[in-house]
Amino acid sequence: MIDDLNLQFGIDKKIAFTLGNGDLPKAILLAEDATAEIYLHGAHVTSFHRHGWGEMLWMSDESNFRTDRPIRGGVPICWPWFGQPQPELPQHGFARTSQWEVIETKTHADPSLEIALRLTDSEATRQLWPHPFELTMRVIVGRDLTMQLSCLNTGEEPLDAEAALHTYFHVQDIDAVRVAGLDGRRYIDKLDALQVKPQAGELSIDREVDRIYLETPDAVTIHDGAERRIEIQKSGSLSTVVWNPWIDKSAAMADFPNDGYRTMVCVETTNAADDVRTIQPGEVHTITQSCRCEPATGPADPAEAIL
Ligand code: TA6
Repeated sequence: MIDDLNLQFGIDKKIAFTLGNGDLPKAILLAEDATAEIYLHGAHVTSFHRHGWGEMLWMSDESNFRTDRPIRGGVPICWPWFGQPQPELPQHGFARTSQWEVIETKTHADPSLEIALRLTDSEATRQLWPHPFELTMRVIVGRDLTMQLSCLNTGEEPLDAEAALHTYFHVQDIDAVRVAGLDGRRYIDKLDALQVKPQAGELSIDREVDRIYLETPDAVTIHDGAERRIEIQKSGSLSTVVWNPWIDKSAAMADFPNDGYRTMVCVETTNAADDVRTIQPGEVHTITQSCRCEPATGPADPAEAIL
């Protein structure tokens, strides 16, 4: 399998396939500005490392790497539902525990690299969700990490689908983190009987946080202490989830280190809650998230300071 993937989709010294943890196949992308890793299991991005800026994504060192479990950390794809609408259904849908196939790899002049993976309906997915679909995940690796999740409705009936690029960002220390860009928005508080509450100012995290922010088409910035900030741009999404499990929930998850909450925050580009999308037959809905590490202060990019 690995030899076939390299023969068909490998790009010399830029994109290669190998067996990762749990002997699950993964792609390694070596772009000029950054490196990244994506497992075919769940089309799951597990690493994005912009040269000079360190690893942008948080990964649990206790994660499972099994075909029947989601990987903990990186960017799980939640689709076609967010949360667990029925107790017998898998939390966050089935996309993150499915085996995706590589359909394309390419280089760009800018000079980023791109890989596209696809998941189409099967007997197994139709057991859980009786609809035909074609899901494509495009990952573009350059100065930014850009992910585009597109759903084509290949059936005859409209589809109602939720989605989340459930991104775990690595931070130096949660005590110094501030999340900006949500001021004045309302959020559903999943820890307080789904009460809808207003967000005043920037969000600091000193307890468990599990919130779905509504009417949030805008960019969000994670200020990660004095060192760096992470700019998150998005499209096709009007809801944003912020999650940190804090002490008790970290300890309760077998695949999550007890102190993991100190160095991670999830800021998720979603179609969740009333932002569920109806996709007409033959139509496509795309949700996009683009993330960039920048210095905590000063010009967005040294090169831009000169221009
Ligand atoms: O995005 C936040 C959330 O919905 C939390 O409620 C928590 O369940 C988290 O996702 C992780 O879910 P998982 O199924 O990956 O353990």
